[in-house]
Amino acid sequence: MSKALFIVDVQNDFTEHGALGVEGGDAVAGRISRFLAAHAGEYEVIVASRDWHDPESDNGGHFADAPDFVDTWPPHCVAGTAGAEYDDGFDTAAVTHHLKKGQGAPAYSLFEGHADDGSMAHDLLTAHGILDIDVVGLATDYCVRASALDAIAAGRHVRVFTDLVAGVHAASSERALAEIAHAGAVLLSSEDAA
Ligand code: VGL
Ligand code: ZN
Repeated sequence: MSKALFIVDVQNDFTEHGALGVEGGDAVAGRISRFLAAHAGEYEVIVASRDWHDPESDNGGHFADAPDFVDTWPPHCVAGTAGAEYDDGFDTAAVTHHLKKGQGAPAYSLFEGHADDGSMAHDLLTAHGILDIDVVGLATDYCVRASALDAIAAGRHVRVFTDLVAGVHAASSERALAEIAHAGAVLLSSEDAA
């Protein structure tokens, strides 16, 4: 059995004091680092994505001066800025593949990201014979949701660790987790990960 861990958008702008900080983001970054210290060896690949938007562009209507925090957002994760870097509390040493997404257009799913060599998540899953994917990161109701649904659509067995995610809004995060579970993923605490 080959497993992948997908770590979605654990970046400074999505944690407390970031341009689009989610409540509990820093705590999630720290918990993901501790989870990796204990479990990294169980994964064939550990893929981390970063939202990586163009400067001086509205990125296909993704940025707005009066954002609605549903379809439009304040500027965040602009390529080359500190806000786009991985959160300081996220120890990336065990990450095997780094993907960037959202250049010039919204891209919520890790599956839309590219590595520097151009490869994408689907390529990695095929190349490494990945059958199982665990998903963690930020934000539950946006990029975690889209990434988990795409992982299920890719025909893999998907789990989301509910203690290793945090969302923009409480209500839409609850809805997103329900939707992900309904689509076929298992929701559980990372402490119960076998
Ligand atoms: C995200 C809003 C805008 C995310 C990205 O990573 O969940 N949310 N861009
Ligand atoms: Zn974005």
